[in-house]
Formats: sequence, structure tokens, C-alpha cells
Amino acid sequence: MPTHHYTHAIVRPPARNFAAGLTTVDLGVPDIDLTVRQHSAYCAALARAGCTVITLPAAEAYPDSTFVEDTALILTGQGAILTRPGAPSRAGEVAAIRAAVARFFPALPEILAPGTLDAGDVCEASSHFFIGLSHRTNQEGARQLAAWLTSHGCTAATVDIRTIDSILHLKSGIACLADNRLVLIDVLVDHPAFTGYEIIRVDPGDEYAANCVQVNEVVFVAAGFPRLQAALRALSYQLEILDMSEYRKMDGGLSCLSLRF
Ligand code: CIR
Repeated sequence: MPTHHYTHAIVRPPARNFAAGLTTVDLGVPDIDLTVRQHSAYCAALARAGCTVITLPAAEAYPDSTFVEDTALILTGQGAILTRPGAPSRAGEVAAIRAAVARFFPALPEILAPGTLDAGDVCEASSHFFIGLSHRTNQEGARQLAAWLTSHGCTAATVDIRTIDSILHLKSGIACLADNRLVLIDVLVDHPAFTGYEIIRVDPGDEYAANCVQVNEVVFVAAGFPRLQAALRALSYQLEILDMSEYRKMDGGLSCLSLRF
């Protein structure tokens, strides 16, 4: 069973200067027209999964702004908090998303300096949250978020990923598909925070596929990873296979492209 029923998703199409964004990988320069087409396909999949898609205008001032997930954390049905992204070039994205989130969640606190937090580092597993300590999210940002989550009846644990070079954010290496079921990359499997969970292990070489996302009855999975697809189908999941080639070049995954609630 999905953990939530989402009715809405906020997205922002990539700007024409998408390729000027940040990246740690060397997979070539994204083709902006293909990037835009892949975004349209993603939005169509959100709509098929039952979401009303709220499309913000592309924002040329922020080449990474299509990765809206990093700017806010929405606690479905309860509230939302704005983040304070760890990359200086992304700081202005928070002001740019504020009105769209405040329309649904008017009481909108935010992570404050010296805290930094990218919501791509936050993985929700029912009322428990894993918060990645990364090169974007610091201890103080994690502490502020955990306090906010606790005030909403949730619990939180940190997972330090600063020595794991293969992932930018925690959620680059983990997805939660049900209260107790996690998709995990190998290097995270033995982390004590995940003890007791049912684990779907992502094969070495397929790490990018770990960032899958459940949207109501459907699981979005990046194209090109037949082993994870087969593992998920064997568990009776209905899949949406989406081509993410251009987003991968900029360290982006499926979850980053929307705020779902
Ligand atoms: C960045 O480096 O911030 C963007 N190029 C990619 C952000 C991806 N977001 C995410 O994983 N939540």
C-alpha cells in the first residue's frame, strides 16, 4: 500500500540554461529540448497517477530550479517547511517557491542560518524520517528539521553520507515504498538506521535507479534498469518507466522533480 494518497504535485520545467546548473558527474551536456520533453513525460505520469500538476514558470535565474524537491519539505496533510539549500547558487530558489507552497500551507516556517538543508536529503518512511548529513545538509539544518518533525508527532534519524562519493543527496541512494520497505544502494544497506526494514537491494552499477518514487498506486522508475524493475514487478508494483538521461547528467533523479502532497 502507498504511504500517502497524493492529490497535488508542484513542478517547475527546466530553464533553457539548465546545463549551467551544478553537477558532480561527467556524463556530458544535457540536450535542453530533450530535457524539456522528459519533463513533460514526467508531468504526464504524475497526472496519470492522480495528481493535479501545478506548473510554475521556468526560472532562468536558477539553472537547478527544476529540482523543486530540494526547496521545501511537505508533511502530507500536516504542514510544510521551506529549506535553506546548501549550494549558494540555489539559495534564491526558496523565495521563488514560497508562494506556490504557501497557497496550500500558509504557516510556512523555514530552516534558518547557519542551518542548511536540501530536502533531497530527507526520506520519509511513514512517520519516521531519515535525514542525510551531506555536503548540502549540515548538522544544524538536520537538527532544525528534526525539531519541526518532532513537533508534528514524527521521529527522525540522521544518516551521514559525507563519505559516500557516489551520491549527492541521501535520496539519491534510498527510496521508501511502504511503511517498512526501503530500496537501498549497497553502501547504505548495513547502516544501523535501516535495521529492521525490508530491503530491496539495488545491484552495483544500478545505483541511479535507487531514486524511485511511489506516487499513489504507481512507482516511478528511471528507464534502463531492468533488474530493479523486475524486482519491483515481482512485488506486484505497477511501474511508470521514465527516461531521465538528461537529469542524470545534472545529478537529478525522479523524486527531485516534484513536490508531492
Ligand atoms: C544540484 O546539484 O543541486 C542539482 N544539479 C541536482 C539536485 C538534485 N536534487 C535531488 O537529488 N533532490
